[in-house]
Amino acid sequence: MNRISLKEMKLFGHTGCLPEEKRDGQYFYVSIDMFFPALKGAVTDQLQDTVNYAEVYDMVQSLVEQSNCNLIEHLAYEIGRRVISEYDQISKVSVLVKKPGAPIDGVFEDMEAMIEVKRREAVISFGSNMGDREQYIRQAVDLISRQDGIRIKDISALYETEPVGYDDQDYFLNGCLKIETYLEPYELLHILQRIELDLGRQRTIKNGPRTVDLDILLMSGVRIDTPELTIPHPRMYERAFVLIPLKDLGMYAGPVPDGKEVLPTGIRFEV
Ligand code: PH2
Ligand code: MG
Ligand code: MG
Repeated sequence: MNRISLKEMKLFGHTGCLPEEKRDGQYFYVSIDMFFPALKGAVTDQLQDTVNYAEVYDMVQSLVEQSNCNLIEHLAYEIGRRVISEYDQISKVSVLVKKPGAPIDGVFEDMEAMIEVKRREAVISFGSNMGDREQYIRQAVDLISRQDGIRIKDISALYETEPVGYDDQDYFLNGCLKIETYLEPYELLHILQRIELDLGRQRTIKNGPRTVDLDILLMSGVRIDTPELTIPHPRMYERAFVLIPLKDLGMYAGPVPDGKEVLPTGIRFEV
């Protein structure tokens, strides 16, 4: 892929776990590789159509100089996040931070950490069956769209759906959202949980009524199976209220289980 790199920038900073590292500082060598699916500047020969490496240098320099974190991997991560957030054209950035003066009693060339930050597509399902359902969903979508590191790409229509799992509750409004994000899966999860709480979500009955539920269904290239988070969503293929909106997004073409009602409402938000 197209790449622009800055290699072995020698920068002074205070990153380190030991108090004397934070106090005295030391030199770091930082390299970054920025990847571009299409780099307009290569064709037009215009600086405004590319990423100006002089600008990136200044950005990295001030991050290294100002950061007071413990770990070189965290420093690399901060740099990667900052760079990708500044430039839409970048699909992936990898950052290498070397610390040749690491306080270790032994012989070595460098201690180093390499961190990659990349944009991925993800799909979030949303549902509500309490209060003004449409308004809760509208607010959730709006809050998601305002998050740093998340861009909304597409949204399905809204469907009126019969409850699944726990029957003694009202019908849901359900749909799905396609986003692009450079956030890590757990960060995305925590942001969605924060939004659920901000919109009055209370966790009482499992699968029970909720103001708003936001679940990560899919994330490109991601498979996770932990008690806190499973991607792809473990029950998505059993749920018509998920699969039908996914079809709207062109992200599913397989069979849909029947049994529970999923009715079109004709409502679709602008994104
Ligand atoms: N969510 C559940 C359980 N059951 N049923 C419908 N129709 N819609 C939902 O969003 C839903 C459900 C757990 O998240
Ligand atoms: Mg759910
Ligand atoms: Mg949930």
